[in-house]
Amino acid sequence: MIRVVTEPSLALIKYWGKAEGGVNLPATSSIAVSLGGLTTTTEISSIDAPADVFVLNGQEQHDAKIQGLLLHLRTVFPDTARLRFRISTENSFPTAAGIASSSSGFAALAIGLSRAAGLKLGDRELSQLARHGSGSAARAVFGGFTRFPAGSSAAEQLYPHDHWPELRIVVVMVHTGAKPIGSRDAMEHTRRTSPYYASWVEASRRLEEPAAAAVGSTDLDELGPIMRRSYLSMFGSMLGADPGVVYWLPDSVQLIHRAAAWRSQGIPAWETMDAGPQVKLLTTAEHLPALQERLAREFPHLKTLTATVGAGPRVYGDAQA
Ligand code: 2P0
Repeated sequence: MIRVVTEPSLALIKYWGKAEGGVNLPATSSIAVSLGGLTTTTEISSIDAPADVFVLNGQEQHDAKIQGLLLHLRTVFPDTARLRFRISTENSFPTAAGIASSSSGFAALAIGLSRAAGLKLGDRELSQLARHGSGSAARAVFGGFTRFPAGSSAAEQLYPHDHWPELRIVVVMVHTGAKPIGSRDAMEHTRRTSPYYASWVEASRRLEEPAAAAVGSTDLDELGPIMRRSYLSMFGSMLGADPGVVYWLPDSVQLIHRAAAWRSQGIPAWETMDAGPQVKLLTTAEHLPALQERLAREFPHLKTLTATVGAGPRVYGDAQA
């Protein structure tokens, strides 16, 4: 049995929309950080059974995205076609709520399946395999800071986790139920129907290099405004879709305003959001207590999770065990 522990990949510059010519090829370049301390644990064993078995958080499920990844694996590596797998996954954080569970989930799956099948894949091949499950998973096979260039078949690591040890990411859980529309459908709906989609892709292009430079120089006050432009432009494209996609809830909007107020008081608190109502605040270890104090005082009804920059996937066991 193979056990793989991965971390979600939080995009600082967002992937939202697919390019033509392949499965889950991104239309926009994304830059992301691995959320250390939040984990997906996936156990995979080869079984003697007619079909694969998938168990998520203790419940057996059918999942078309997982079937897609398995089909791709069996097509590209024909020796694996005769194998059947039992896959069991647990998240330490809410699933399908906009905390990038598909990134860590499919990264774990790609790594675990390749090991369980006895394949020896390099980082680039693993990233490509994970991408067939979910675009953001191509980044989550690496720790630290990653880049997934527009149109590329694989992501790459920009910097390892110890590049920016002071960085902290506070995930504020605004609402942890499953979201109204999944990110895959929402991004395709945006691409097809939003008059702002082309502008979003164009605007995103101008954010990639400045964001990579700000991560390189570990300058949060430089990175923060660029991150804000990325997520706000992404939501602009969603709001313009027909019908518009609205993930935000009242607390999401209130947090955006309060983060601006906290910044004006000298606390770096730079927010980003994904396909869900949760708000993620980037700050530093030095300012974390002040930020947590304000969150507890002004949003006592909301739970938070605090992450460091994650070191990336860990693998235990081997296919023979
Ligand atoms: C990201 N998100 O860059 C962006 C920002 C959500 C908002 O990647 O269709 O589940 O499986 O490739 O990776 C969520 O989309 O979509 C996502 P698919 P995925 O993290």
